[in-house]
Amino acid sequence: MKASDLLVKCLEEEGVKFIYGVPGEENLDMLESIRTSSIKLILTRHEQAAGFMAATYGRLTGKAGVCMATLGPGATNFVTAAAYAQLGAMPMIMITGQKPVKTSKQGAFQILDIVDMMKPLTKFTHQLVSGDNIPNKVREAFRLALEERPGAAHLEVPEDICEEDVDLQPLKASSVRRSIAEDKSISAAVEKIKRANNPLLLIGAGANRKLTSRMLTAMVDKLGIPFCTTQMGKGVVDETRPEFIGNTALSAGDFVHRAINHADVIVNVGHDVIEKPPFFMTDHDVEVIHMSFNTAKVDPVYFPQLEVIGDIANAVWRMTEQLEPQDHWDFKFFETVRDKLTAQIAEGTDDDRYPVYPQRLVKDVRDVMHDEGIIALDNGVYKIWFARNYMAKHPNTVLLDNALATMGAGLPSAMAARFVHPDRRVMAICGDGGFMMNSQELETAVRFNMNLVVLILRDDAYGMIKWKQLNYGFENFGLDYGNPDFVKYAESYGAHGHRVESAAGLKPLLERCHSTPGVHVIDCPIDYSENDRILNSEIQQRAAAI
Ligand SMILES: Cc1ncc(C[n+]2csc(CCOP(=O)(O)OP(=O)(O)O)c2C)c(N)n1
Ligand SMILES: [Mg+2]
Repeated sequence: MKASDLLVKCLEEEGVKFIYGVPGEENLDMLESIRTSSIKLILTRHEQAAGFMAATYGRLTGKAGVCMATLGPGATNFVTAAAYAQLGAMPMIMITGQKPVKTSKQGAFQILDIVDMMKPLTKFTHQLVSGDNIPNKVREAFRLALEERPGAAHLEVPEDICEEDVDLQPLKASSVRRSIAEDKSISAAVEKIKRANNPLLLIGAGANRKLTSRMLTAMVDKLGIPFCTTQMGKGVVDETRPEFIGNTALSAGDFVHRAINHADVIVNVGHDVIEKPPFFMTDHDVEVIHMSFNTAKVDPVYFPQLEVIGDIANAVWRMTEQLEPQDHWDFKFFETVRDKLTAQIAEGTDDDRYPVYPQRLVKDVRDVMHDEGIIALDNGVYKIWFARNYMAKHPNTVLLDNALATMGAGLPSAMAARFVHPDRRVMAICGDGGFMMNSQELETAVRFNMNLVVLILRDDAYGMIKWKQLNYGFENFGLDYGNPDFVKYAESYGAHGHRVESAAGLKPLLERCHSTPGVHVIDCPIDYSENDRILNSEIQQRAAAI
């Protein structure tokens, strides 16, 4: 069998359904092998977007997403996506081409040491130098990409290796279960929670990876323990439940931090320090129980005293079995925080001013998204508003990146969500800056006949940085730009272009776009003039007053 056929068979054996990418001439053997396989090629207009799609596929399914690119410039375009997957713990495999390794006729044209370049960005990076190694190296790449903590893996496949004739079959994955926490660590955690007066759950990114939602929900059902979420832990437990007391979109000073400061034991489920800190540990007054697949990285603002290491869902289930609600648990203060937060979030949701204000925007988006609808956020200041004000009801229904926090991933990640969940409402929410970093993928979305809504929040600036600039006391400088006419821009791709003309017009327009087939691009002028006042002072003052 031809080696590239074996490579693709190995991918099929791993359950790969899609390969996202931009082939170059060094990938042509592989492309031909894909053509006759069960795998669907999703041809994109930029490798970075292909990488974001593969990573998001991994994030949503728990299976590794696969992307391909050529050598040199194709492979270097994967760098940001590799970092996105690696920091965000999303299982992803990158396959890049290379000139022949046995003989070379083109000098160093386009040749870079891609394997070395990928080292700090991946869990595994390897150049295949023999077709006979394909089955074991592919399996190894998948094993490492998938294993907790998941991340990126890279295989370089030179042209002459692809053409080899090999007589091998794919290796099958072994049957393996994740290790579970040791009994004594479970009982130590149970004892601490029992003895606490004000225990609090904090749900982080790791809890969104594996199916911990059911077990955590059962724990909250049985014990009534209040919970808060990190940005990447949103939706693991329904945030519209009365036990929810807020998201840690800001790292300090928010209502939720009053609750965190009040807690005497914090059960931190699935958090790792890759996320912007949900709170700063400053002393040993509060006891933090770190529950995750891996031990906590040593960090000056996070130093849990007890760790329960192993499969999270299993540990949560065993702890729930051993715990009963305790008479001395006192959640009154948490409830006060929740009531004040709920009231504060409701403010401004009917604001008629135009351009639209963030509070109303989040509310209107929430209203049209249905419970299982997915919003995929790019990176900008609106991310804080959505993380804080948008209540997620199901796991992985708010796709945001609080790890690499890269711009440009909003549209590709929404497209990946569309491939995985053809029946749900899916919306990309991007700033005008982030949207323009991968807007070319509108063509891909139109070509694949997607039903997709892309909401562009237009402030004609890198708003997030403007907000920080103002907060640092600097003059307004260097962050404003112009934009294309997004309606015409969308139409030139064969998408539907819309413009929000009034605050009242936003929600009906969103509803119409979601219920009409096709790619819809919405130009939504936004007013960020109150960001600094609300996010940097009002919230802190009101939280402090509780
Ligand atoms: C690739 C990348 N470049 C730069 C940044 C730094 N950065 C973070 S947010 C931001 C501005 C985002 O602007 P926009 O997408 O328009 O969103 P806005 O905040 O204006 O709503 C910048 C430059 C980043 N996170 N990622
Ligand atoms: Mg902007």
